[in-house]
Amino acid sequence: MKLATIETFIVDLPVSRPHKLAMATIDRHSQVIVRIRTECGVEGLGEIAIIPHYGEEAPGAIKAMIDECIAPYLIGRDIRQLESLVQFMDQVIKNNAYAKGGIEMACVDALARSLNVPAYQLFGGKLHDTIPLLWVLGNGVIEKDIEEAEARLAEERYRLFLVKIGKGDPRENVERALAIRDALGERAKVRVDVNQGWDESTATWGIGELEAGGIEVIEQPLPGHNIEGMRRLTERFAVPIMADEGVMTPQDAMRIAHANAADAFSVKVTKHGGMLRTKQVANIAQAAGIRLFGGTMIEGQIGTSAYSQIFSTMPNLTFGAQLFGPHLLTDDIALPVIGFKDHALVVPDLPGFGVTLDTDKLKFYQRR
Ligand code: MUC
Ligand code: MG
Repeated sequence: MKLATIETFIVDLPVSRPHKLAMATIDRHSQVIVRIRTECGVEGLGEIAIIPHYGEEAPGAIKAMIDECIAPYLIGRDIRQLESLVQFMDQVIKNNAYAKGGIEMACVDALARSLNVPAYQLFGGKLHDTIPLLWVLGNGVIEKDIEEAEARLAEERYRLFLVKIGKGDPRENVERALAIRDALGERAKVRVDVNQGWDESTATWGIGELEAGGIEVIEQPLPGHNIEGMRRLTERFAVPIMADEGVMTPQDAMRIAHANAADAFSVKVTKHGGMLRTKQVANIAQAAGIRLFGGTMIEGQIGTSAYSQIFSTMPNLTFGAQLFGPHLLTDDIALPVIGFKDHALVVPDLPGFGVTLDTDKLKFYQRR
């Protein structure tokens, strides 16, 4: 099954409300869609969602990296040799996990379709039929975040919530998270994501307050490179400390595991450079007794199906997943395939990722 074409499209999708994180506010959400075709005509889709200033990625750069630097080397390669393809991409160019992740995702989709199996079948099979869903509260205002959480609870789709903090006054951050925690009471669990926003002394104070107030998980309190600081926090507090920006590569995972520098990892397909590399990070975590959380970069149907399928193969994915993209995005370039029940996402069982591109929507939302 040789690669014949690799196409990329930047799309900017509408969101239901501005989404505020420590490093950015999202008013429209950009993705790079990758479509591959093999010589025998099988098609595969990948989705690279990018949050501005989260990392080193930008939509235009990813598109250029794929179109001009990576794709020309891959035409004619057999997508059934997935590990060889991923190794080869690392020879073509170092790093650039998002670009490589999008290409690999599309190859997985095509390969699984050609075998008429869901993508999870290529990674050991599904352990979880459903994955508990977490909603990310990103209004940045207590009243609005509480109102939104109440609405999600009423819909019976979410009862896990994450409050985005890390920007501005740490006291305001802590007060906002604890106010939401108190308002929701026993009906829900509340976590925070600091997105690298605190230094160690602020984090030591803030985590103490958040732990005492019943916050369930603290995501990336310190800058990702500060492994020693994350180790001290992990050893000091009972509340789970989760690494996100600090765990990109399998080597990062090994370093954090060796240093006991996190209780949990947020795993994401593009951050790690594809589904194989995501499984590799997950296996290191499992061996080290580190729990997993299904992260997101706010994907639509394509990415949410891909992410949920690889997440479904992870025994230690015990923190659920924040695959809330299909509910924050108000439109998509792929037809709906994601189902929900009992506050959880239903892992798709269709061939590949089971998604169909809506070419009219693709044309409408494509960035010129
Ligand atoms: C992150 O830091 O986890 C996930 C949801 C969200 O709002 O931000 C992303 C990235
Ligand atoms: Mg995070």
